[in-house]
Amino acid sequence: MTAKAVAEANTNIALVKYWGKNDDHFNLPAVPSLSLTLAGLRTRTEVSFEADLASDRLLLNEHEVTGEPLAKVSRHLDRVMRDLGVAARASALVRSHNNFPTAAGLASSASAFAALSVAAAGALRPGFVLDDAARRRLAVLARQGSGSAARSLYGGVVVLGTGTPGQVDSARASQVLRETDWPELRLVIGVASESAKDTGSTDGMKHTAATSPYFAPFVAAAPADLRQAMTAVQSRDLEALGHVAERSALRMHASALAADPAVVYLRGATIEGLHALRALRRRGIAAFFTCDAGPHPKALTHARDADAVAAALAAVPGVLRTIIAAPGPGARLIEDSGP
Ligand code: 2P0
Repeated sequence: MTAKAVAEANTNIALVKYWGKNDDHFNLPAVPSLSLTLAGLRTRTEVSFEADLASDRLLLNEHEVTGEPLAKVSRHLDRVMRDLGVAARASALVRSHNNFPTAAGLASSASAFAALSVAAAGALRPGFVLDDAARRRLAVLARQGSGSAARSLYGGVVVLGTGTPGQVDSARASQVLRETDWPELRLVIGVASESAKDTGSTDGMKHTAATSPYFAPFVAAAPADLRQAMTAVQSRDLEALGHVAERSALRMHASALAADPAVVYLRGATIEGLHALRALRRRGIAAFFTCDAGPHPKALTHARDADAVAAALAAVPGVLRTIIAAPGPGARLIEDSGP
């Protein structure tokens, strides 16, 4: 017997950054974060439980994946199963496909674990409906797979709260604006070349928390960043939101740079990208820098300026190409084959 379901989830970019955990076991964030879910950058995942399969299999962009990534997926399927009160499951074939290039380092655990959570629930529970309550619950589960994944359950602008140590459901994701509420918002990504493999975000944030004297100040500043970002979002104030976003990203990287040894995601193209955006601002174009656990400079801007911002980032040495993304939708079930 086979039970399968397909789900899609879009990636998201934090404007107030999540960096650091206050509970490793339940993967609870040390700080609140605020993100924008992006249109057009999505993971599509099919989960198929198959009685004649000896063990779980993971195909990522058609390539077989084994080792720790597969083990993480298996643990996540078990987590969703337990939460649904399902006693046992067959082995699963998980086929996941990103419509954005994995090689460029844009592959996101956020869209991956969001899509996996929804597809797993759809396959495990015949007639599963992704209503508000199910979405809330799956966001808690997705967060345990990867913190940022909780935010991809929702479209538009999303907040993920800080966790209380020991309480698995204490860090909740919630939608602040639907994707249609501020349709002019744009996130421009400067895809930068990568040489050596970066430190993964989980390792980078744990090392930062353990060794950086700037980590505590970063955590202390986060609630005010969130408050100011929320006010800016409510009043659709791009300048105010962009100001907080740039500050939050640079403080996150400052804390990582002060780790011992330093965690350095910034490259030449990243810093030149920041300067290019500041130069645009001096010409009256609202464009604000952000950057995650990789070298790509990213910009928050308005739809009318997105092409100019993309051109400015494309002119930065080391930026190979640019992607312009509008606010996108939350995770969704595409089909299910339950009886
Ligand atoms: C964010 N990042 O808020 C921050 C900013 C990267 C930089 O969330 O350990 O892959 O799996 O919970 O979600 C990336 O971290 O980390 C991330 P885990 P995750 O978007």
